Amino acid sequence: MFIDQARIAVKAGSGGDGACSFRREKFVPRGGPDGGDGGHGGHIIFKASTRVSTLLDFRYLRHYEAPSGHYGQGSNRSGSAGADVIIPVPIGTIIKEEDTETILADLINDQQTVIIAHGGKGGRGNSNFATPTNRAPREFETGTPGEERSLILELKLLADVGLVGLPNAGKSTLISSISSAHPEIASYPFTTLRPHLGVVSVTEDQSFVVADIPGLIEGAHEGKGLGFQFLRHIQRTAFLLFLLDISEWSVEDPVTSLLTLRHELESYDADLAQRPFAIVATKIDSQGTGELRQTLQSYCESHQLSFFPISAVTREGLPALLAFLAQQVSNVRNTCETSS
Ligand SMILES: Nc1nc2c(ncn2[C@@H]2O[C@H](COP(=O)(O)OP(=O)(O)OP(=O)(O)O)[C@@H](O)[C@H]2O)c(=O)[nH]1
Ligand SMILES: [Mg+2]
Repeated sequence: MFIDQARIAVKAGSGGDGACSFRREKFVPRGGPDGGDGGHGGHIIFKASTRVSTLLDFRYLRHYEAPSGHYGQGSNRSGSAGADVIIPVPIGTIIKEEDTETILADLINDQQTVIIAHGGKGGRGNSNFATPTNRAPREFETGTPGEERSLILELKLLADVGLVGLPNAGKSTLISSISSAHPEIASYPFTTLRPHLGVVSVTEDQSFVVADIPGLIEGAHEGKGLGFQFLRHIQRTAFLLFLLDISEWSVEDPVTSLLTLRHELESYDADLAQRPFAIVATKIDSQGTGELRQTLQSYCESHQLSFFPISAVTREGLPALLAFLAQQVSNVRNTCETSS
């Protein structure tokens, strides 16, 4: 099961209380205050990790609590600190405050960590309060409580290129022929039920990540088919590819399909509809008379859209498509570098 949203509650540990104690020893009269400090409470820390790929674990465990710090003791012994609780999450997880939906953290790099709830501070023991005029203070501090938070975790995969298409357009076949990702492939709609990422290596030191998401249909924005639930995974892609089936089995006119897809994206997120994109005509090894391909190509030419006819089976057209994508991705990365 692919889970990409979760609601959880976290509570950091409280600080331990400081101690109130006096040194009592034979032959040491009035030994003075020796109450130690309380230990700090454990933090709740989130850590991005490649070992986790979904938020599934949070379905089962929704409350996380870090241990409190120990209280201080006599002989100036400090209490031990509560251990931090480190929660692994997939790369691309966004952590939000539940009530306000404020973004607290966006974990985009492997091993990146963030403290989401701070542990309470340990209280000071009475030995800290001795002054020349008050050499036997009974004063000590209690530990402060740990932070508590209700959170929404949201996974938005990080990919450079997103594949958008109607069910059966050939998205999964394309990603499996250009990367080592192996999503299910079959001749029925909605074969793919969760997003897949694939890394495409262009040269030894140049690669980019492609995301295959489940097919979209007309009315997805009203919840038809699998609805919009997976579109959030292409929200962070820099470039979109619209895949259109022009084979002899295709039941719909590719231009109509393209307009449907564009309309659905726009209803979901106007920004996503502004993203640069190119058109890919799929399954050209079985294009019959080639009429659909011609229709689509003429449409792209008249609208000045980049057009790539491909067959993921014979690999025809793939080198040109990959070279184009590599160029687009590196342009975007250069722009990001110069603007940051
Ligand atoms: N002949 C031919 N068949 C293809 C090609 N690409 C995909 N197919 C076939 O088209 C069907 C659908 O392919 P998928 O890759 O599963 O399509 P999808 O877009 O991922 O479909 P969903 O996951 O259901 O949205 C499968 O039967 C594939 O074998 C191609 O280039 N040539
Ligand atoms: Mg698929």
